Amino acid sequence: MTLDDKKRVLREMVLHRRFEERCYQAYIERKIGGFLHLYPGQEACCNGVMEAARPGHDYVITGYRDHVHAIKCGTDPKVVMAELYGKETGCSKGRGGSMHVFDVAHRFMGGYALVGGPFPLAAGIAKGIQMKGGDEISICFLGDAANNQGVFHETLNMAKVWNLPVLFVCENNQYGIGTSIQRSTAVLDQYKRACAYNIEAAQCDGQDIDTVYEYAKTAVDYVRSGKGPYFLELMTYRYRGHSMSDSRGYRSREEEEEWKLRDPINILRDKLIAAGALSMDEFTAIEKATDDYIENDVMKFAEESPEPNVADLEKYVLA
Ligand SMILES: Cc1ncc(C[n+]2csc(CCOP(=O)(O)OP(=O)(O)O)c2C)c(N)n1
Repeated sequence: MTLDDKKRVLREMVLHRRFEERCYQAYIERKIGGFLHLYPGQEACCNGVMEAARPGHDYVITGYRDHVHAIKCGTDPKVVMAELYGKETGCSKGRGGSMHVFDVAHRFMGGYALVGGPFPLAAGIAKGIQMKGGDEISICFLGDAANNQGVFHETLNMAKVWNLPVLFVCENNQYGIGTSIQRSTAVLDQYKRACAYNIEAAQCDGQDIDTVYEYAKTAVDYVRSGKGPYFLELMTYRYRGHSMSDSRGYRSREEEEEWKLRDPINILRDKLIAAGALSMDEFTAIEKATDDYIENDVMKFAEESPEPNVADLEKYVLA
């Protein structure tokens, strides 16, 4: 990544962080209902991987912590927020909400509520690419706890047997709701589990975007060149609870503070300042412009958009 790329990504990461924090506020104000899972702390994961891939061109699928992945693929933040508000202008017409953001035009193949559900879907997308002979890859972002689902094993097995162009990205934030990985998972290093299926794998720091990018580049190039599936594990942390009803009683405030010392946005910001490519004033201005955009464009759009019409209740319902 050039310094210009890094500055753009820093602006994007600030947008992703502020968007998520604004969702939190809107939820407290009861503007957003249902479930809400937020991403602050993990921004370098999605951004680092997608910078090494091709947003809007490669296929992306993930779990319910999905807003940032959609925005990174090119979905307009306004239509993501409208979706969270349950409005007709949302990317799933307000029928899906936070856990079901979907935007096929930008090849964001959706967020899914069922833990592990996206694994076989990602492999299916990869099979489709393989059959059509395209140069896209299928990227599946999921948390560490998802790897304890049976579909993880079934999917990795077939992905290798069929040599599918699929990249599995494990965002290892070390908790499955309130359960520490130490208490739920026999093999703590998730990338080691991929060797059971003879799949190439690596683990790296998920807080420093340069590191994520470097590892992701190797992984993406490997998959795109036709060598088959790859499993990349990113070590990260979510600042907020699992969802809005989680008061984080299962972990210490000291642990949280320790992780915040390695905040992905601050790491990138400080590197750009050290390189003379950014000043602190400029960074503050980026934050301010981002907040203005979110308030004046994103929130305004969601607030002013129409509710779905009751007469259309069954429209878009497939089952
Ligand atoms: C099949 C299934 N089982 C259980 C749940 C309940 N559940 C929701 S989130 C979650 C933990 C998932 O943690 P992880 O995969 O590590 O993702 P993270 O939330 O850390 O991003 C569980 C068990 C579910 N949604 N689906």
